[in-house]
Amino acid sequence: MRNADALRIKYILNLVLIRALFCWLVFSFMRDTHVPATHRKEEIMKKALVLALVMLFVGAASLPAQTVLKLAETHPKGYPTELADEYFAQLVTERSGGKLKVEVYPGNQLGEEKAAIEQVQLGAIAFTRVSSGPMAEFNKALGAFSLPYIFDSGEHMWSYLNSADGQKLLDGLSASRFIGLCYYDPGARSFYSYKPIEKLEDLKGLKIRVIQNTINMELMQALGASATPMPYGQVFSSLQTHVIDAAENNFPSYLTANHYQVAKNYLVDAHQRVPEVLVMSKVVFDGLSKADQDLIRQAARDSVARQRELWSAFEKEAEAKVKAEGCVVTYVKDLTPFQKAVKPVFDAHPEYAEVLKDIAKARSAK
Ligand code: GTR
Repeated sequence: MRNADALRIKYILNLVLIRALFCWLVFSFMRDTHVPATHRKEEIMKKALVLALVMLFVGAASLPAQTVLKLAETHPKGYPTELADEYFAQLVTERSGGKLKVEVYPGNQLGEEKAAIEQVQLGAIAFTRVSSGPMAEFNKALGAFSLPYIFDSGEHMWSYLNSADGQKLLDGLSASRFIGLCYYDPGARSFYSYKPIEKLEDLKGLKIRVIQNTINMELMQALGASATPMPYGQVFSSLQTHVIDAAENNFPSYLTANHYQVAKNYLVDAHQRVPEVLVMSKVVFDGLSKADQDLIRQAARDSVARQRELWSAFEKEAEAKVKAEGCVVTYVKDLTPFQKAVKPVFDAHPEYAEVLKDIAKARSAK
């Protein structure tokens, strides 16, 4: 049985016992009217003493103060990152003996990513699991992850994220009033459209939905397309009504957000691997004891392996499912024309030169 459950059962048992004792006392006061007046005062004193002891017991039996911490997640229940959030929440609740309780709110219940990030920064929401794409609007350094074709593979990306350089970027979030707890696997983002797309030229002139950040806008322009920034929750209806022609995301999002139903052409160019991050409000974090802060950090670190495992299984499953649903999936064989086309994006951002060097270094370290 979990610590938190055991505490709750103990609490309920105590309450039942206290109520029974209280009823017995009231009942015996009423029944004792036959006691001679000389003894009554003494009798009342005795019972008042028992009652005082009972009240003391009530105080001792009350639940220890519990801190409820909310976690905002854009994906629906059962999605790999959502399951990792749940696992993180479970570790925190268990390890704190129920003193800290993390409640996960999936499916945008607490708002779309940008709004959730703002709330976390203010301290109104304790945690959010988001893409580092929208986080770049709050902490410029994370914008490096939105640069195209910087990681050769998931392995290369993890080699960087697990390095001291990757950790430095996560720690740097504290300058923007966040605590970067850990990275989660984001898979690779590729394009999908309701029109057929098989090569670079097919992207020309398309209105493509992007996560709001400067680099994404520049990226679409470099590819000859036009960027339409909008929240994740609006993409499905915008594709359906042709407000946009295309979007881009990994296979799991393409499947679970139902985008595959309306944009049936998927072009695998893996232009971005934008790490997911689990972040905490610095305001909330600073209000906790050092022991609780360490416990939270450790629980987040311990949830990473679970997320990566769930992710790699679901990524393959999602790819197979959309194919089975009749989506046309084309794999880009030669990325060179894509890489050439996006050069202006790199030229416009010399501030990321250092991070790019570190990322290149991680390529040989993997
Ligand atoms: C997903 C990511 C979400 C969200 C979404 C989007 O891959 O997991 O956090 O950022 O993309 O495109 O808005």
